Amino acid sequence: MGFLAGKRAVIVGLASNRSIAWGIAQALRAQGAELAFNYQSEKLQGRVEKMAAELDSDIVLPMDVSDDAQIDSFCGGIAKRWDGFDILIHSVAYAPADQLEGRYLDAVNREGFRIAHDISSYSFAALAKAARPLLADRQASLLTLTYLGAIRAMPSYNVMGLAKASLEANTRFMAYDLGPDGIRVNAISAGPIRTLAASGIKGMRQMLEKVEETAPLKRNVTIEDVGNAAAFLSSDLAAGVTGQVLYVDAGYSIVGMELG
Ligand code: 0WE
Repeated sequence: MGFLAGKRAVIVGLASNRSIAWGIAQALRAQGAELAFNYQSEKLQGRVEKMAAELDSDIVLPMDVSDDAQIDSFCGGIAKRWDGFDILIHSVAYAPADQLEGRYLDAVNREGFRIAHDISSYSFAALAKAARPLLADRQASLLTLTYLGAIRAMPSYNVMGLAKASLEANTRFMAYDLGPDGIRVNAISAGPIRTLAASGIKGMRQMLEKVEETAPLKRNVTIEDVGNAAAFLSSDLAAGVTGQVLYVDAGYSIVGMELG
């Protein structure tokens, strides 16, 4: 019996077999959780249904998190299958591509700022707000994915860094708000991983090489590394942990200086 036996998990943001959401789904399933998924667009429906089936799930419902009506109908669809659920995984981020290249002040604009914050931060609160009745009275756990750019300046990440800073504050305010209801809220700050979302990003290879040479573990992290940490945080093993950002980054973020 895994340590998530009897738990029901909703995973938002599965797009391909390289998604962090896929690493998390596999780890949660390996520990015995039952799973449900969303797909963002019809283009992704078939692929998500196939991956869900591999993990014994037939709960795959449409939801674009930029639309409140779709968030509500997604939660309604979950409620038709389950009387509630225990785990919510938010693995969603987006900024328009023109935001993620060049100098910060050259790239940033009002629309890029709005979209990045809406999709990458607000959607976490919006989901929790809509799912709240389904999460009541079951010691539920909510988890989101963040990145070092929330707390450190760096090239090209630009307005996504601000959106992740907002997401981390969101994690704390949600933890503070939902704590009295027995609901925990945490984030994992993952090191860079070559996902579909990351495939269009210039300089990704250089970043992965930099992590390999700098991080104490001398390697990059995998979606399996992130999945296993997510399984822990989503479980009763982490019953005393809320409002935290757990770094799953091979130690990269703790290094102050390197020589030679
Ligand atoms: O949070 C992210 C990236 C999320 C992301 C990716 C895309 C690519 C396609 C958000 N929006 C978009 N929009 C698109 O049109 N990461 C942590 C991965 C990442 O992205 C970077 C990074 C790293 C690391 C962008 C620039 C610099 C570093």
